[in-house]
This record gives sequence, structure tokens and C-alpha cells, in this order.
Amino acid sequence: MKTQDIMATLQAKYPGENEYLQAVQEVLESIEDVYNQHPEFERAKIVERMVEPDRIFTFRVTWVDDKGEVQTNTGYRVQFNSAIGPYKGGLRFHRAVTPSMLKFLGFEQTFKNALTTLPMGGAKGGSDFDPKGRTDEEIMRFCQAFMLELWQCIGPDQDIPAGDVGVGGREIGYMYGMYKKLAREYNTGVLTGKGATWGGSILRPEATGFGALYFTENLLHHAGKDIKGCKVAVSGFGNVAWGACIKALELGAKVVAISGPDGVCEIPGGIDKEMIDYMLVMRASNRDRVEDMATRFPGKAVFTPGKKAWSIPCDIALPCAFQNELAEADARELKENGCWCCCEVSNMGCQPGAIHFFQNNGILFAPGKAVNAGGVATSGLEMTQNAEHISWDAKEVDERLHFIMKSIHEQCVKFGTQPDGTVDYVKGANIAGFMKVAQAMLEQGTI
Ligand code: 2IT
Repeated sequence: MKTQDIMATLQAKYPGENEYLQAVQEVLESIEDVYNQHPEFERAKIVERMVEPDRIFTFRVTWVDDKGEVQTNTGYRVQFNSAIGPYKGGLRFHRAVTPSMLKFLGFEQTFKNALTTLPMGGAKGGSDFDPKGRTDEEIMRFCQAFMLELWQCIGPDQDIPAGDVGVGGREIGYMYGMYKKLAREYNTGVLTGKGATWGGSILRPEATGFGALYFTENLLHHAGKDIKGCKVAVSGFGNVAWGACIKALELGAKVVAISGPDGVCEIPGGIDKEMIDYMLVMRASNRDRVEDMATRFPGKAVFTPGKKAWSIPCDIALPCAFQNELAEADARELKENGCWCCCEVSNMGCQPGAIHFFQNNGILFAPGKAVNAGGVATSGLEMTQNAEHISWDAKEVDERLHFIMKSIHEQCVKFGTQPDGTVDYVKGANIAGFMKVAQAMLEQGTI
């Protein structure tokens, strides 16, 4: 297998699908050497099969806005790979959603889910619906219209969606209500991220952020460092950033920045509990503006329009927003300002140039598919609880999440340790995830 040849074929077949091509390139580059030591993979054309989704559903979603106007969006579900379990992955509602974006996310999800130690295949879905400025009633009508099509494609042993950007507990609730009405079954296992009183797992809302900080602790410990007292810059203010801020604070770090599409809020004294709670209000408002934090807490947060979180001096950078949000120029600025570690929490949050810069300049870096896997892992724990018709307490879920993040870190170390003793977490995560999925595909024959 030669990465260049496969990429040339994919580029010709899917011109312009840039996020998808970027995600595939990153994985193939990492695994090429190991893959070529396994002629049985080559014979079975594992890579050629793995880069293509099993299937993609595309559907029209029509709904009526508050003014009585008819709106039409496009909905998708990309079922990427089911070698190690039923399709599993989030739904993204964002104006920029395209098949390319969902293919990249479904591809990443396949390897991420393999790292969690749980039996889940990879999928992703969503719509180009833009929640910005929409009322709660509009969100509900959209979610119901979306589920009217999606429900035929999913099931507890088939495909289990959850949230992602633009889809949180509120949206999962509206979608679950509609699913239940259509299926005439109280099938809790069909969606994860549900409310705590109707089948949701405790700690699922916090899990992506908590897991990211547990991974960061493991990584720092391995490098002989400690998170206590570190200054942390976080991008975004959604569900993932929220969970990361809670746990960072709990572990004795100081979150000195959060950001949004409008700019950055610098928080010189560090974010506090009240401000973290306010992130939830900001998310529910659908205004998509981080400036609201500075308006609400004028003495604590200083807003600068048009700037990213990466302009604020910090020790640790935690991208928690969107793919490609951290460019090479940002990586350089971070280094100049003293940053020495970046744990990518968003899916493919760092551009390839930024990753190479971190790696070539001795800055600790770990990729999203390892760092953020605590979210989907806790979705997996929610599925287990649903299947058993029970719910675990916070202690039990948190202990399992700790164990899973530790195990993901160990897999990265096992497959990513370099001759000089440092760990290439990108290689480690990609090889560990790939080997598990590839082996399962091989054992299940040519299908
Ligand atoms: O990117 C992700 O891992 C998620 N959005 C969570 C997926 C899930 O099924 O919980």
C-alpha cells in the first residue's frame, strides 16, 4: 500500500471533499509502515475498503419556521464501518455540514470507537440546518422533521446516533420523542445523550470534556509533568468546552481563555463556577457569541473581537470547537507565548501544519480521536445500561471513564513510542485503532 497512490485515486473520485481527504491522508501516513508488514491486509484490500463508507443516506428535511415560512434542509447519515460493532456516532447541525464533513467525521469515529475498548462501529450524521438565531419551537420542529426520515435508518443494534456540534440534550429529547412515536416502542438504546430520567447515562453531558482532561493527566504524567497550576486556553463554549472547564478547574488548572466565532474572552483570574454555568445559558440562547460572557461578567472577562483563544498566553491549549480551528500560525503564536502542550479535543481541530509544528518543536501533542473519545465511550456505557434496563451511579460511570481514558493512553504509548523514547500520539492512536478494525474486517471475510 502506498498512501500517495490511494490518495490520488480518492482525489480523482471525490474532488473538493477536503476534510475527508485530509482525515484519510493523516491516518494512511501513520499506518503505512505497519500495514506493509501485513501482506494479508494487502491481499484483502483492507485499506481500499476501509476508506469508503458502507453507505450514506441523504434525505430532504422540510419544516415550518415561526413566521410560517417553509424551510428545506438536507439530512444525512453516513454509516461508515461496522466491523467491531453497530454504527455509532453523533449528529451535527451546522450550516457548513456537507457529505465531505460527515465522511471525515465518520472515518475518524471508526478509529476512535475502536480505541474505547467497547464494541462500536463508526458513523456520523446531521444536517446543514443552522441553529443560530432559531427559537426553541423552531429547533423542535426541525428535530421532529429530521427524525421523520432518520428513524428508518437507525436502531439499537443497527445504528445509534448521539449529539455533536449543534445537537445537545434538548435536540436529542425532541428527536427521541419523535422516534418513539414513529416506532411505537420505548427503545432507549436507539439514541445516546438522553435525559437522566428517560434512559440517559449520568455524566454523559460532561464525559467528552472530563475524558479529555483525564487523557491530558495521563499524558502529562507520562512526560513527568503535572496539570496543577497550569494555565489553559480553551476554544469554544459549547458542551465539550464546558465539561473541559469544569474538570480543569477541579484538577487545579486555571482556564484563562474561552472563545467563539466572534472572538476571544480572556479571563486573567481564571474561569470560575458561575462563569462555567453561564456557558450553558449561552449555548441554549443560540446566539453563538462568546462576547456575552464579558457582558455578563465585565470585571472578570475581557472580550477581543476577531481573535482566537491561541492568542492568549497559556501552558496547555485545548481546542474544543471545530475542525481545522488551529492553524500553523496559531501553533507558532502559542509557542512564542510559552505553550508546551496541546491536547486536541475537537475532531481534527488542528491543521496538518500545526500538528507538524508541534511535533517538530517538542510540544506535546495528542489527536482528537484519542483525547475526545470519552464522549462516545460514555455513550457506549449508556447503551450498556439501556440494554440492562438499569442506571449506574456517577461513581461507577466515572471510574469506567477513568479506566477507558487510561487504556486509550496506554494504546497510544504501545503503538506510538519512538526510538528516542518520546510518544508520537498521532501514530499511536491511528495504528491502535486501525489494527483492531483491520483484524476484525479480515476475520469477517470479503464483504
Ligand atoms: O465526536 C464524537 O465522538 C461525538 N460527537 C460523540 C458520539 C457519540 O455517539 O456519543
